Amino acid sequence: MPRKSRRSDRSPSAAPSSVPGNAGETHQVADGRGANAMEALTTNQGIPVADNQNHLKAGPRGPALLEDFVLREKIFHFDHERIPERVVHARGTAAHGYFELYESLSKFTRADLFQRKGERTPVFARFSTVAGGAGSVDTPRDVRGFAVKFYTNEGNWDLVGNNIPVFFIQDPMKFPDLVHAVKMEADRGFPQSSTAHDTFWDFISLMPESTHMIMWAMSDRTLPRSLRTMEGFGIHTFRMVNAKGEAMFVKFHWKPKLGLQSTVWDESVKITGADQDYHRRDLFECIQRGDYPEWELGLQLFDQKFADRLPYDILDPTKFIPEEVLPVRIVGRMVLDRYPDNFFAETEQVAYCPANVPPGIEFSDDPLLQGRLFSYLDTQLKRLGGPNFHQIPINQPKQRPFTNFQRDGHMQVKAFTGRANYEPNSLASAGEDPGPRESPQQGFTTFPGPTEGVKQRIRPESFADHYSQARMFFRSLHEVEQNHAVSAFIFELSKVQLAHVRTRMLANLRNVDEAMVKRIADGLAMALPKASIAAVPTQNFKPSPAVRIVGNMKETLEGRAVGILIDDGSDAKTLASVKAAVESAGATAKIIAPKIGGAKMNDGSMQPADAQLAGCPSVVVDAIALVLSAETAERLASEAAAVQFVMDAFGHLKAIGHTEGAQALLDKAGVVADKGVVLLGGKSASMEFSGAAARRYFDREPTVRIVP
Ligand code: HDE
Repeated sequence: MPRKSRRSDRSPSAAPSSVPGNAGETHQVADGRGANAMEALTTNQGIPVADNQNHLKAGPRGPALLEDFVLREKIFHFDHERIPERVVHARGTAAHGYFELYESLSKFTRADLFQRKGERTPVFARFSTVAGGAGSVDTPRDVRGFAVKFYTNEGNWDLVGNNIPVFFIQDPMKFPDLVHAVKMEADRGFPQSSTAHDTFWDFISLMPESTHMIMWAMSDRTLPRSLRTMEGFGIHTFRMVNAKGEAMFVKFHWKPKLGLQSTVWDESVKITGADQDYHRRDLFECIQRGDYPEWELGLQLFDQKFADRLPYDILDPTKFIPEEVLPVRIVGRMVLDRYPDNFFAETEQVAYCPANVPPGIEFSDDPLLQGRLFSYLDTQLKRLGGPNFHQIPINQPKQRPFTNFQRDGHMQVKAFTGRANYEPNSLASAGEDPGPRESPQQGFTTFPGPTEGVKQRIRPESFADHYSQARMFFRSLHEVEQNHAVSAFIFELSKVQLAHVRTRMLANLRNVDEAMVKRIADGLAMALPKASIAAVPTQNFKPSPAVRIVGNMKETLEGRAVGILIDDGSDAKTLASVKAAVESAGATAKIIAPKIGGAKMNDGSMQPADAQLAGCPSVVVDAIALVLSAETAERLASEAAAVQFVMDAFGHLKAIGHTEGAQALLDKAGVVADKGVVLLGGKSASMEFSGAAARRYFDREPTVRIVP
């Protein structure tokens, strides 16, 4: 019988017996009796190990003996535990789940996963930041990777996208430069995971094609509240090809069920201090609770004629097609319902590659996509150490096991039987297994055309408009988001020490929006330089409100958390009613107290806390309730953690519920009553608070920070 690997599956009585060693060290041993009997620990060669606490020495104090193969093997393996982190997107978290199709798409594609309504395909999705290393933090201002591996009946399909629908560059030749510029500066080794530094803005200011993406990057899109509240995009134009060989262009979209939501900058900075693992913890916890993250898959399908009418080139990855111009057709949903058993084996070793497509999904000539098609295999070879990385369980095409004549190589784990490692062969005539053969019917075929032109290193003229969509994006934003983007530019450019870089960036931004750039220049106390020369005249496209976050945020407590601050003497009934109200609205109620053991309520009961105040600032929840007596509120008014708890919630535009007794703390924190500040006491007040907690109070913003 295989041994169960999950701790929780073991009965508590199976604890190993413990024997003290010569110097009192703990030896947990396998040789117990009955329920206490455990499997013996072995080396990787299967040799049972007698002592896992002490290495072999000449005498009790050494020296160490070279013949100690147990120690040698253990340390050797440990020394090789790390593999190279991803050059970009190093920090990530992932989950298993499924994709479910809402309607058959056979009219558009022959891809098997899109044929049968209701059919589920297993998936593994990994979310990442781009710039920081694997040990960096979850919440810098950064683009997020959004990569999904679909284990289809026709092999793996990897949709390797981002949370922004456009990219920084048009040609793969510039990718290493972009990544070098954004990552920590080469001489000093910092900053880690931040775009706010000289080399990034130096490069960007010299790359007008990056302007559109930089507008998105400076918007609240790069400060997602949770991975569950961000969109995903395939970015490039792909093709779908049906069984008749007819092709349509397609752009892929992921829409989060919880709607879009971001944090405000100050909040995001403080979250980084409070919980460096904010996003991965959220993903882990919501899956453990059974509150499964969900996104809908949407398609923008169009033909060449439609593409020809657009004022930009659909092969240019710095452009997107607004939903108002071409609606997104929702075709299915992705549900993530299982966190990986092991971070390294799955999240770290998963190898995505945009070239992994099943028959019926194909590439377009987007030059950046074409560059990506050969890059990722190289990366896998380096990171995973050999050409057999597809045999690592997370990368195996689970629904359609591979069968071909590729053999051997580093870490080959498959013992192929028979002699057929080539074809054509006639081994079947001798009664031997002849192996697989090509299949014109099932196999991947490439949509033939059209192709044109001569060999040349040149950028298409149709890619020359670098500012019109950047302008359209900024003008589409809600006023609050525009303010945030202006502040973001001021913050980032203030970190740029090379004055000429700031000037050049302002010169570029003059082509985007004059009013915006004036505000940025004012925030930097810099004069406006002459506008840089745009390659082609900038156009005024119709705004696309679909790009806003504010309008697309759902007023719901589902997937959100409410922090309830209590202390000795808090009213037990109010606490129970607030907790019930927010939980019935779908939120997680987090009880926070100055001491982790909890607080003694006014009815004499002891209420345990989920978190201690100093370790749980209000930045990690979406709204707060202060269930405090007047006496404790007065006391907490001289505790910085409590004052900051309230001040931050107010400053980050969150709802605040409070008992009358909490007034002293509210006053100390400078809270001025508005629609988001709700008096608690009684069931209807709790319901009112739970309604108020489902949104943020953007109208409050001008009262808490100076809008540039
Ligand atoms: Fe990537 N990219 N990329 N990229 N990319 C990698 O592959 C690369 C690009 C994206 O969770 C690497 O396995 C080149 C665009 C995501 O494991 C690497 C070019 C988009 C992930 C690589 C691009 C992406 C990667 C690093 C320009 C959005 C993380 C580790 C031609 C559509 C996937 C690895 C995961 C990862 C190369 C451009 C998204 C180095 C050369 C555009 C989400 O191979």
